[in-house]
Amino acid sequence: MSSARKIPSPPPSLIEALRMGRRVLIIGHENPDGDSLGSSVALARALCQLGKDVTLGYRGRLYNHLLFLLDQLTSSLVEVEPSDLPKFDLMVLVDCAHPNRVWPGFSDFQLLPPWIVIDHHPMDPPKSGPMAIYRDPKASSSGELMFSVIQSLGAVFDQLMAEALLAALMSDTGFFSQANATPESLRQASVLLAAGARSDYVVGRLKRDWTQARVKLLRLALATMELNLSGLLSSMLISQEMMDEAEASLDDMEGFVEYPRAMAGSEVAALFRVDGHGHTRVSLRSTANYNVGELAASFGGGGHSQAAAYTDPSPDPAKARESFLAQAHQFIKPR
Ligand SMILES: [Mn+2]
Repeated sequence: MSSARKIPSPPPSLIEALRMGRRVLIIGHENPDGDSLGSSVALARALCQLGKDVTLGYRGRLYNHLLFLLDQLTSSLVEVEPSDLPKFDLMVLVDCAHPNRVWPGFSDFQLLPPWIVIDHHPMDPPKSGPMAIYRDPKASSSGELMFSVIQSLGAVFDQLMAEALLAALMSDTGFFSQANATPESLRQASVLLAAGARSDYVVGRLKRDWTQARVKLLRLALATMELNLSGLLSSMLISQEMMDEAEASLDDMEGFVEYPRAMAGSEVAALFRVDGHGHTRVSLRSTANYNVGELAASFGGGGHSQAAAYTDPSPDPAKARESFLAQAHQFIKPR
């Protein structure tokens, strides 16, 4: 049973920092997902409403299915290098707590303007860190925290802000289908719909709009579906050969981990796929019975208890699946 728990309010120091900032950079983790980008867009619009000079920064890839969030953006959109950072007087990190989640290997803390964190990952920010932190690993999404930040700022939800936040909530709760979809996240969704968010439009942009390449890639990927570990693990592969045959891009496999996840009896689902850098990216999902955050951490990755990921150095997803199975049998067993 989910609790009717309310998330704590943002710390006054964080709201104060946002009120004082003039040239504000908002940036999410590398290759921002729907939660990271949706929350960032909503905050960007709220701060524009308050008259700030806002830059929406990003690092890495902007996924096709999220580009609708950037329609009618009133702030500038920039791929930010660390050397750009001194231009700002406030940086807001969204959906991550450490600058090295934006710029891998980042260590030049001298470059950072004063910065704050809005995040729901379990990872701690660096010690020499942010001015203020609003972090709650129990929140479904950074969007859920951003909702409170925007309300505390006294900004008014317009349709585009509401749709950006709804996209954030939907992305991280699997369209309110997962255990982290609480009465609070649904209450927020209700407020967002009342503010004009069109849920049919947001769902359509996030999960429909399939390319022919995506259909072809899925057909090939489904043929690799396997059940292992007494059926507790279901997994699927996407190799470079499959990508070539389908003429697919990395965007075309977005969300494919849902297919192994749908297998009856499966408690842990895994997608082993090429990552575009010659390695294999492994996405893990689990039921509440297994903590894949810990499992991913044992392979050098991380994430949440029911959704996590890591990178295997092998270019061959089938090899990565073998390495995973060699260790995971100790972790994924009948209980
Ligand atoms: Mn998130």
